[in-house]
Amino acid sequence: MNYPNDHHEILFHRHPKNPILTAADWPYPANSVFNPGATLLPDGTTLLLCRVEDRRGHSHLTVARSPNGVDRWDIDPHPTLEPDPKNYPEEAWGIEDPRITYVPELGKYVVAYTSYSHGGPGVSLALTEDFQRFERLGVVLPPVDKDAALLPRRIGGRWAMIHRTVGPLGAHIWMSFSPDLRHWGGQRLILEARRGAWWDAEKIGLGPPPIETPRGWLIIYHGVRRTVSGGIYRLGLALFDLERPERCLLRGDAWVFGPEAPYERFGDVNNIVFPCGYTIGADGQTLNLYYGSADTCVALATGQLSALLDWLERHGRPPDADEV
Ligand code: BMA
Repeated sequence: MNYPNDHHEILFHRHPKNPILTAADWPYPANSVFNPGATLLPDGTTLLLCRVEDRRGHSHLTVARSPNGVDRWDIDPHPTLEPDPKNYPEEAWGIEDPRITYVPELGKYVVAYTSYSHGGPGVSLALTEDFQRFERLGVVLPPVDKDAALLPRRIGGRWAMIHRTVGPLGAHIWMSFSPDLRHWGGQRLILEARRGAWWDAEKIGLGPPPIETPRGWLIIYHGVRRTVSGGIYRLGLALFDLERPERCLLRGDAWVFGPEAPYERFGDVNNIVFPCGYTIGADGQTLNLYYGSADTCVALATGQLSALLDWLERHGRPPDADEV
């Protein structure tokens, strides 16, 4: 029997300069800066597409670039991608939580983000080559849906996207498929929130885009446990089949990263770690995980891909319908 205490290995290390970006760094007034998408540009620059919340409570997205992914951030002087409710009414209350996927077949980045409509949050897509001009595809999954990221290549001829749908029986992770990025179908429920006392009992959602490894798609997901003093957002690991990405091979029981540092414990929303992006170091092993802390600022934690996969192989197991 594996007791959760056996799982207590430190898989992620917080950067000593955390939080690495805050509203005080911003070139224009902002309430909070958090939940950034991330990508490594061909010249080695780290690009974060940050969610910036203004004092109305509405969010937009702004690019910050750094040569080392830690400091010396060059932040766009104005919002990079703003809600456009005139043409896209689903963006009425802002756009949030971008996940960036570089798609070699298109030579473009696909940004999946939450569009906050009067009907609730949905999933929208936008394409870009340079993070200056964006081609919006509009809302592709209606409310209540969010926490979406595209897989970087077609599988069996179809694009695949992971997302989190809220239904009458809970907030679980789904996968949808598309021939053209515009029309989505073939939905499959791929990972369920657990129930009762579990750390991921209330709801779960994808963190950053899935990470392709020789052993499968590695998924970092957030799980929420509701308590009398609010929810606690922590991170768990799961592995999915490379060629049948709707098939979960392994899921860990214990969470692997949770709010501990003061900037994760206290902020606009206490007890939140919420990653939407990562970069991989030049060694092909180091995972730089960028996350929003307490819905207030941006932090960085690093881990080793092989350590995450080894942990899952030792402590994960195929999901069992009776266990959730
Ligand atoms: C989720 C999203 C995130 C946020 C988190 C914690 O539902 O809205 O943007 O960071 O809640 O408040």
